[in-house]
Amino acid sequence: MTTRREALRSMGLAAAAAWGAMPLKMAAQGGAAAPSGPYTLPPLPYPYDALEPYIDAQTMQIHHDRHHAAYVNNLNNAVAKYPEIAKRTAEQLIENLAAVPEEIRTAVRNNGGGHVNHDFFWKLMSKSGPRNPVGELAKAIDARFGSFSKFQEEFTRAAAGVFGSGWAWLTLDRKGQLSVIQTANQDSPLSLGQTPLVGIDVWEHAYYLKYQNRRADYIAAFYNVIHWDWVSARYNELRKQG
Ligand code: MN3
Repeated sequence: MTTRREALRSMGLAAAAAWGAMPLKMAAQGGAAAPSGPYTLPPLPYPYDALEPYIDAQTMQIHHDRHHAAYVNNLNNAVAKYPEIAKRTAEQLIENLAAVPEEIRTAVRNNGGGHVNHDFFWKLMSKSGPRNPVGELAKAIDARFGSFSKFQEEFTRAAAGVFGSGWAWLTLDRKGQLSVIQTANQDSPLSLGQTPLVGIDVWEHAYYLKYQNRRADYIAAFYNVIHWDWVSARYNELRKQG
């Protein structure tokens, strides 16, 4: 007859054995509760070829399955020793990097930023819907930039002008002001107190397979895949929240 203590011990061993066997299996399933960490790679919300011919399927596959996955894995590794930190969403970490322990702050900034930026980027893109902003956002862009095409000029200039790897953004700040900004590497507008409305990834991995060194062609093509219905609804929601 096994004692309660022995039973607990053998359960513990069984659990430990299962845990040891789990990471590979969970990774293969993309499991939400993977013991490797609290952050998970969200599935791409459409097939790899959904944005063809503007963004090619192979680029989307590598970009999502390898680059974005690596940011998630590296973020999980960074927070592994900090269970209290790991309870926060990636957005919360990026919004307040000062609250992240210094030892892992750079890793969280780069990989948490990479995770948050790419999660946003996939949702931002679609081939369906209008090719320009609608409703209140259309009015706000006209008021801020003069016209939609003036906004495009400024956004294109910002995206083309990122030196090395980074992003260009249309953001909304807490005062309700729209801005076009650049960030280096995987820095997020959230760290600057701004919320992204549109963002273009101008790291070479985002376009090199199809466009090689022609970043300008990639930026021009990107205007065909901005999901303006989604962006405009997001703007309305943010404005409502004040
Ligand atoms: Mn990228």
